[in-house]
Amino acid sequence: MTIREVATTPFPDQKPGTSGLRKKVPVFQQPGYAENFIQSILDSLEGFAGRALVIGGDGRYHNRAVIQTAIRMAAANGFGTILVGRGGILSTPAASHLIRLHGAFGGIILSASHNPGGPTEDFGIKYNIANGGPAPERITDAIFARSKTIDRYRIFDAPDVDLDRDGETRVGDAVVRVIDPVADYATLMEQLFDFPAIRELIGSGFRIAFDAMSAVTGPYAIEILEHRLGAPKGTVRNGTPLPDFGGHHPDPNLVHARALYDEMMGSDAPDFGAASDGDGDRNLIIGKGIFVTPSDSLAMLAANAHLAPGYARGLAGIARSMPTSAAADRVAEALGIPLFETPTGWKFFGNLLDAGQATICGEESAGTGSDHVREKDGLWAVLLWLNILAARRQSVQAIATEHWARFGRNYYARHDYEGVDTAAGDALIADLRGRLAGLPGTTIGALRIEAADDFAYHDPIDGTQSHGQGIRILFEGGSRIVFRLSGTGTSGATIRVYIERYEPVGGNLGRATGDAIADLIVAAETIAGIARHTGRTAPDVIT
Ligand code: G16
Repeated sequence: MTIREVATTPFPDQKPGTSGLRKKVPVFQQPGYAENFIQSILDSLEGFAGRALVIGGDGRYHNRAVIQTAIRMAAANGFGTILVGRGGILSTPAASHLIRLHGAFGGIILSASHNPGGPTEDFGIKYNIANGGPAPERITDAIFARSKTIDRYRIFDAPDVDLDRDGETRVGDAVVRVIDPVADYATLMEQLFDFPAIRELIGSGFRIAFDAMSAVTGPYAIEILEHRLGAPKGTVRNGTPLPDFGGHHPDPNLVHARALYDEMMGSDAPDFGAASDGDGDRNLIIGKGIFVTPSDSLAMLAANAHLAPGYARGLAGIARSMPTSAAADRVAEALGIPLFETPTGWKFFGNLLDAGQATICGEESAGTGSDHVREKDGLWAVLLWLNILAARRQSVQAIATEHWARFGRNYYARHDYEGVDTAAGDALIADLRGRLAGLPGTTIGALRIEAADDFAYHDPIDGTQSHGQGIRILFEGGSRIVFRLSGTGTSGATIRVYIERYEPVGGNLGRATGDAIADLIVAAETIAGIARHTGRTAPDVIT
């Protein structure tokens, strides 16, 4: 086995987005493309000689090939131990847990999350740091800078590691350990939640439908829900991870998990429906006859978390991304704990979690999690819901209704305009930015704009500043519209419009969301001129 120094030239497009570098598979298949990015990661890190690195992915097309490359490169660059999930499989939260459990230096996670997989679909590479969380901007900026000047990468000439058998092999001086991807994660969940109570609930006839979307969560959900909690076989659907996710988008929203939604709205619906995404960090929660928005789910989980043993001591604080609704703010206020508002991207929660300032975090983009790992965690959210349902012995509908009666309701929807011309998307945002100062005090119908800004974040722990994180239009009474460009797409631009209307306690809390926010939808078009800029008159996806 020898180490090769391979001469290379930079690719200009290796800027990590909201969550790592995501591109189409053929882009990653260009000679040297993955190697350049992995070497740029390694060149941006210091002090890892002899340390451990976790490597795993969501099983999508091209996963195994890049895992072999990453193993050879990590070994050639001086890592001492490389931990790989069997089959190349690790859900994103399980990878985060393994980094922490083994005191690893970091991890390389191969995933494009909820984006589709297959020979012409999406792939991604992300680096996580020693706390188990996504690399902060300081590191992703360094990786991008390095990718623009890189001129060589180091790789072992070595045979492929057998990824399908647990055990140890050597690549040069590095020990490569192939490990069970599920066991440690399942044990962690057992420590956080009251498994006997959930088992009893299920034993009493409570029915669960979990859609793993042919993605990475299948083996985790089968082990936890069916084997450890006693749910009947078949509770987990689409439980085998497939390289192309069965041809579907592994995105647990009302569009791509439509069959589950329709079932949950039917007359013989199970008591609880849930789904998770490509890499297992997102969640969808649907009760019998009721979809719980991710923003509401965060608020309801935070309000009830003390019912689970892992959170019985209470929460230190709650953090949410800026576009996430303010429902959690009212829970934080009632609990007398701080609420942190961060930019979009789980990486912004890491410092707050490490400092013990926040215990639970969440995002409108179907992500919820806690300080147990440093990623959002789909199954964790499902299990916390089940723990709460087991403790309260009420339906999801009853819990939601009581929650709104106590805190008021944040009606909420996100409208996505996908595959928009990049220049048109940029122009829309630039145009809005230019008009921000003139908006406060103006009215659109009965809505009066109270404030308008471009969200900036000052990290209270390390003082980092992040600017240009989304345009906020705030109306009197707590309603709000947010405009921003997605940082996770792989073709063109995606414009996200987040629409929220607050209905206080005592108001009309039982409306259809579309009706409750209809005037704000009209206002969004009036303010931003979406049709004028993009030619689109309706969103592609509403969640
Ligand atoms: C990633 C990030 C999330 C973010 C989401 C959407 O999720 O980890 O923090 O909310 O993207 O980002 P954007 O609106 O920029 O597309 P995931 O599940 O794709 O890793």
